[in-house]
Amino acid sequence: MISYLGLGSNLETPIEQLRDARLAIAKISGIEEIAFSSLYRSPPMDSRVQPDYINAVMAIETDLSPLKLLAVMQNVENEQGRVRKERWGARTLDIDILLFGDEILNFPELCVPHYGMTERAFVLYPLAEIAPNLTIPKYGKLTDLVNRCPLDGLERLSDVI
Ligand code: A4P
Ligand code: MG
Repeated sequence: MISYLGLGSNLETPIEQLRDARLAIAKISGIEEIAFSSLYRSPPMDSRVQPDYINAVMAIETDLSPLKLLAVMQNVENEQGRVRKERWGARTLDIDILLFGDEILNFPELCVPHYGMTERAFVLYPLAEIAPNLTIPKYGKLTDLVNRCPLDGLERLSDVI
């Protein structure tokens, strides 16, 4: 199954957090990296004072189940020192499962497509970079979503990880 992961960090050298996460994910048995987007910088979604985020999207091929994939991603988050204090609070690493093939999943602990992805520039633009022809279950063509989504200060970085 092809799955798309959204990675984000705004604490403790975010670019290194994303680099470490990419390496850790690619090493997990049952997961193979297919593509990794450019890095993007954007201001935090809400008005709370916290540093800018660095985001990227990773495409993987996996034979893990969706819930197993969630568990291993939470493990990667925890390994990189994620402390959950407040929802939407600053974090060293956040990994969201954006898509899992064309499946629609509504487990208590896992909803796919990820609920916020269709309106977030920092998800849609990197995703479109690596999968321009994608159709999002329930929401339609990725290009249409991108065209409707303002950049909101999103900036593509030239850093390569
Ligand atoms: N969960 C349900 N569905 C999923 C899924 N598809 N992928 C559950 C991953 N997790 C999923 O997540 C809370 C619970 O969601 C998990 O236990 C899991 O069972 P969390 O990562 O512990 O908490 P969170 O990330 O603080 O909450 P949430 O609602 O996931 O926040 P978001 O939506 O991830 O937003 N601004 C910019 N510019 N860039 C960002 O990346 N990120 C956030 C966090 C806020 N502002 C941002 C950014
Ligand atoms: Mg999250």
